[in-house]
Amino acid sequence: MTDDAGVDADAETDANDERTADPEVPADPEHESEIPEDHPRYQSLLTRHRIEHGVDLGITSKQGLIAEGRGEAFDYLLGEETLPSADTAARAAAAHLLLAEHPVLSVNGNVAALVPGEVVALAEATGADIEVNLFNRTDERMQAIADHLREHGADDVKGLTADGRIPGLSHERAKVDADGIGGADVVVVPLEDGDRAEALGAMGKTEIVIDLNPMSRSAQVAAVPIVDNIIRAVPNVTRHAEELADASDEELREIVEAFDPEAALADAERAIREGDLD
Ligand code: PTJ
Repeated sequence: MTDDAGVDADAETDANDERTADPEVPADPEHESEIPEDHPRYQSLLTRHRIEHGVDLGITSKQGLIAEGRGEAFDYLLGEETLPSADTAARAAAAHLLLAEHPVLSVNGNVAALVPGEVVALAEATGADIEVNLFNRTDERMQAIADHLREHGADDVKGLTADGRIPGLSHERAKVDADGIGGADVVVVPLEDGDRAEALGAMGKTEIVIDLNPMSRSAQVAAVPIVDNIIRAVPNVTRHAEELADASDEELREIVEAFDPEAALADAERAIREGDLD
């Protein structure tokens, strides 16, 4: 309907309704289900909510908030989506995990807050152990993270015994379970820009690193660097592992051998440099 001044009255009422309607995103959502899935920044809001909740639960360190900010900046430049090269890396990671004698998924405070159920699903799909390994290690956080993972379905959570050591590391990440990371042949190392991946390599272990920064030290030394948000990467590796469940060892080895870590890192860096900053 148009009035004498040519103004569409229905449209004006709609606009007024929109201006006075309650905001869809609550200022301080208690549960992630309160974040509307169609919000343009949904994934970022969800990630921030999970990390904040992790700090409240005593799982994530305050430094974890800063680490998430660093990751988020890279994700923004990557367009918040999985690159084809990251998907190829996820498939190679799944093949490595299925071929492994003793695969282990390493979990820190950020990983536990962001993808606890997804880590349990990946462990189930690949027969991997789950081990808590922390930079800012305290008994309270170790216990809180193990409990949190059990609440999300983990049967056995390693890392609390700490009867093994990674040689050459001066910080708390050196502490591992002898029958966990200590005895693993393939280790998934997510969200840590540090020297542990290199030290694990020196022990003859194969590392799969998940990190949004292709220049992080861990990504640079990984046999398989997955440059993707862990929120997307872990379910993606699980999906590939489920698809490859019946593949022969020969087929899995072909996938592993065809993967080129340097090309994956170069592609991620190219995508970041050429990123569309809209
Ligand atoms: O729980 P703790 O005590 O073991 O401490 C964990 C943190 C994350 C605080 C600690 O490992 C740390 O300080 O890590 P850095 O050195 O900041 O490295 C974290 C890396 O993860 C950075 O390279 C980030 O780009 C990357 N990152 C952050 N968030 C994500 C991510 N990569 C993938 N997905 C994310 N959501």
